Amino acid sequence: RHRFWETQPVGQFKDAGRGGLPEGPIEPPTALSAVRPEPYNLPALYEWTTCDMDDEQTCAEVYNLLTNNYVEDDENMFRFNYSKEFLQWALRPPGYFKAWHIGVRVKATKKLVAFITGVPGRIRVREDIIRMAEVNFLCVHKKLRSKRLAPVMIKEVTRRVHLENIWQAAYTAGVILPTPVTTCRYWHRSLNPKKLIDVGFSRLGARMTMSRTIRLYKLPEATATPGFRKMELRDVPAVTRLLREHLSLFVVAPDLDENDVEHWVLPLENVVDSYVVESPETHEVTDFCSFYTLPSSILNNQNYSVLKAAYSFYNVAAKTPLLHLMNDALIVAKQKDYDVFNALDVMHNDTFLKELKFGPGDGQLHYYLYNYRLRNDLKPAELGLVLL
Ligand code: YNC
Ligand code: MG
Repeated sequence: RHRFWETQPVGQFKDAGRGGLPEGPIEPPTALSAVRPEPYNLPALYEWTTCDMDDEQTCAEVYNLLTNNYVEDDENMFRFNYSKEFLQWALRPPGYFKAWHIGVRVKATKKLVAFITGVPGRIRVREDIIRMAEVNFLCVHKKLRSKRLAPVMIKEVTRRVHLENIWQAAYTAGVILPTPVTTCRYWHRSLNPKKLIDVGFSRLGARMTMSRTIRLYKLPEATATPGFRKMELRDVPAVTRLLREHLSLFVVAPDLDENDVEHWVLPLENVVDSYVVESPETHEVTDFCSFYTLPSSILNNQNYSVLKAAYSFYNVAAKTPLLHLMNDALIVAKQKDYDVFNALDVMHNDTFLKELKFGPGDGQLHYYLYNYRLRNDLKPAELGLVLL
């Protein structure tokens, strides 16, 4: 059934429920000299390109490919619209490899028609910290679909990851592949219910009027937690301590140091927003929350072209109740004119979703590990990882 995935070192459906298979790498690493030195073959009209994301023109080509061809919802009403600044942030974390930003061009015209990326990260599985590639932004132009280009892209990124002596990867997808580590659901909290209903993102509830709906989702003008403020560079050590402590609670989670925290959570305009609670008495940083910005293009609507969405990233409620912290996150997102605040049911998120009026979405997000087997599936709440 999965002509490609059946050949890969991933959990296979036929092994499900058998039990007894050991946890850990499925295949051992090979010698670097045994890694294929030359790129995989593409169909004759196409060629590989390494995308230099520092270069504004290349970045714009990648942006345009994704804007027109990347992930859509099941009803093809919305398409992710990652910004150029977001792509540069997502693809250039500490220690990134330019060679892992892989494009495919038409030889004759040089038009960019496919893309896949990896970035390096350390991911902890129980006690073991493993160097992995986080693979994302796999995209094939709509006109080149179903020609088995995706398996070639995946093999090529795998080859380039192996060349760095890295043998595992983490990735998410909306489709079911062999075999998810866990399956999560997105929940959505309306901030601008009228627009969300107008564009078909949500529907007016039974026995609800527009004005009752607007009242239901109304939020206070200002945040409520004393000492809640935007994160600054000087907060990196304290936020790193808070995050490391928090992430230790989950079975699978990133292993983040101060460099990673500076990159991944220090606020970057229209890309990532982070807030801390600084105790008014002790000036200690006691709590932290963050979200990233990922708009969607609205396809075929007369009045609106972009949905502005915030996505819950990492949150640590060590002193402030998580419910209060996240309510303040909703308030700042509303102040900043986001239309919707999204969150997965990972980590401790299920403790605030219903209470803060998030509703379950219809899409699922499956999490995968490449060349690493877990002894059992995880519950979303056992997962401490958010991929972009
Ligand atoms: C997918 N999303 O099952 P089988 S998520 C992985 N992730 O193989 P073709 C996928 N595999 O089943 P098309 C996949 N979608 O026969 C499909 N596949 O074994 C598998 N969409 O290839 C599929 N972006 O080229 C099948 O299909 C084979 O032309 C079919 O291309 C697929 O970024 C795609 O949703 C997704 O642009 C590129 O539909 C295309 O349809 C598209 O004939 C819209 O491919 C955008 C979209 C996917 C977003 C993402 C994570 C990707 C993870 C890739 C796997 C990484 C493995 C780890 C590598 C490093 C290892 C180390 C060490
Ligand atoms: Mg194809």
